[in-house]
Amino acid sequence: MSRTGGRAEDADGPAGAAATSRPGALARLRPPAPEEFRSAVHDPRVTARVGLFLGIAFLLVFVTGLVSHFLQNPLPWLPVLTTPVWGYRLTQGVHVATGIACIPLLVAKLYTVYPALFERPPVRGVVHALERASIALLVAASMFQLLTGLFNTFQWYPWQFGFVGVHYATAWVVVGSLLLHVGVKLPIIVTALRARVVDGEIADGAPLSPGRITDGTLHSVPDGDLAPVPAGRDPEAAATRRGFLAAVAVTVVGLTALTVGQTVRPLAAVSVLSPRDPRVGPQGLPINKTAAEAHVTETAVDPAWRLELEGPAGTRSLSRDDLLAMPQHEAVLPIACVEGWSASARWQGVRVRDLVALVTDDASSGGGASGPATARDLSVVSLQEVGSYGRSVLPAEHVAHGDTLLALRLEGEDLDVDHGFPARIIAPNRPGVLQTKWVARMSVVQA
Ligand SMILES: Nc1nc2c(c(=O)[nH]1)N[C@H]1C(S)=C(S)[C@@H](COP(=O)(O)O)O[C@H]1N2
Ligand SMILES: [Mo]
Repeated sequence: MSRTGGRAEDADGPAGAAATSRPGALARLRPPAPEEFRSAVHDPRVTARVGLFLGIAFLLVFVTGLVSHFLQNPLPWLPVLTTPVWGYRLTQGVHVATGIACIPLLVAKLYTVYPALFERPPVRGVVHALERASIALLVAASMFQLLTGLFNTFQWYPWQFGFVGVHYATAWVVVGSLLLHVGVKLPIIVTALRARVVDGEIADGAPLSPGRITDGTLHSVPDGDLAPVPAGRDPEAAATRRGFLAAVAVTVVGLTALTVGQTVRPLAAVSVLSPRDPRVGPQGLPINKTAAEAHVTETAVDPAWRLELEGPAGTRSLSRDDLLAMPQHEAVLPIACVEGWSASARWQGVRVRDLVALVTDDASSGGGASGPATARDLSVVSLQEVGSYGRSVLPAEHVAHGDTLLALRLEGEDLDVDHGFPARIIAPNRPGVLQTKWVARMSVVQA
């Protein structure tokens, strides 16, 4: 059929669309309104349920993150706990596993609410503008935190900033904006959680004011429009909501199962997505940084190696044979890496407190002029000169603990050079990053 030059028909073509301003064409160009998103999943009852789990997960990640932070940066008034010995293994395992689980939860949560992006007018005043800004901050900070955290577990740092400091600071931004968000949304959260997901009914006695139910779907309404519309029954919408929540749950559980084996041995075989297999490595233990990467392959095996000890009562220089001639102690302790993998092992070596006693005058008297050997921090320096993990401080609590070792042997053999030969620190409930390998010098920190 030939069109005979009628301009109206031609207007559907690309050139014509630009040239005319018919209402239909314009309507297709404007952004959608929140009500135009028809999925039953865009519903405060779904948002609130996903949000509840996400909130609990964020709380867990935050608290375990604080534990890690204060183990690595002790406060003068906060005691460093040395028990349970597997404490950090648990808290950091939970930190990383929960952080990973937050990713699908956050995506699901954002999916349920994203029609609100198209809210009109975009701002209804100063308070509303501030509230929207705080949500933007929360979303941006959360995404940044979860993604950089995930990259960190893969030891992939496609950025210039120092991860640890930024991760810690951003955690406070997330928590602050989250508290504000929950506070602002509390009325709709309460209503939504008390309403049933399945059939669109609000449970008896629930306040209806912050939401409105139409077509079996609960909508939040702008302030002032508080009249509830009677709940309609919509089995299909209810099934969609239930199915969505089930899919989110399956995703979270599945993702966790596929990654948590890096710290839970029985799941190691199915942990195809975790960056580390805790069973693979010399002497059955993974390695984070090899001797070659730390540039210590020669110094670590040099027979001239001596442990230099410094304390208030003098200095000592001990060969590996000297150390092996001292009383040996055995301890089963995990390496628990900040990146989430952990593995337990049997270590043998000299108690750190016995070494400290050699350079403190209370070795025999039980407390000389400079006080008990175990009352002060110990600075530990590695042969490693490059990188940031070449030194650490053993807090006094760890120095005093009988299982804190300068380990010489692992699983009944000499330490592998990648595990820190000739000697390394291993202490209970201590972040892996502080279990300094290839120790060269230890000095009592003078008060
Ligand atoms: N000198 C030194 N010690 C170090 C490190 C390092 O890079 N250099 N890495 C630490 C980290 S991050 C971890 S998790 C443990 C790993 O110990 P492993 O390689 O014996 O398993 O060693 C710690 N000790
Ligand atoms: Mo680590």
